[in-house]
Amino acid sequence: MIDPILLKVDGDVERPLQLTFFDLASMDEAFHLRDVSRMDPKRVGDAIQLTGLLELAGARSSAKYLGLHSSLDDFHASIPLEPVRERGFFIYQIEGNPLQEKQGGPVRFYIPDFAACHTDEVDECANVKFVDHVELTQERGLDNRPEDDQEHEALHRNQQ
Ligand SMILES: Nc1nc2c(c(=O)[nH]1)N[C@H]1C(S)=C(S)[C@@H](COP(=O)(O)O)O[C@H]1N2
Ligand SMILES: [Mo]
Repeated sequence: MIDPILLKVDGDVERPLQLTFFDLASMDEAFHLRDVSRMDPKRVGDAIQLTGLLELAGARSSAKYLGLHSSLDDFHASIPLEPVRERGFFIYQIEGNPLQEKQGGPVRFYIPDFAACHTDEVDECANVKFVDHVELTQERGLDNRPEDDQEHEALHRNQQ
């Protein structure tokens, strides 16, 4: 059986990671967040906590920005690490099955209490779907989230 790499974690880390679904599913229970509807009633499934990935990868203290990259639709966010460190998570399965693309899968980043899109550094747009690459950087990295209402509406239009 092929178990493709779903998520790479690199940048300002001691141990770059390349994780498959099996790797995510077999991670320490302490890194798991079971049933994310407890954090946000609009969301379902199981997740790996951002803190878990940071620990596994050995994130350096010099890492200040969290880069969330989706090569599927070329969508990228780079957000300050500190405000999301304890509350961010990566949803990767629903009832034991990999997250489907229409659910933002195979892996989607999520912060439960986000600001409205393009109102803040940590906004709903930072809940990057189809994340395949997590990159820790010392400075802000690639970020092409919408900057105004028009860009944001266009993004939503394209998704329908
Ligand atoms: N890869 C990717 N992630 C994305 C987007 C996108 O266009 N591509 N849109 C963002 C925006 S603007 C919003 S409002 C939310 C929507 O997430 P939902 O479809 O799960 O409600 O995803 C965010 N994450
Ligand atoms: Mo949005």
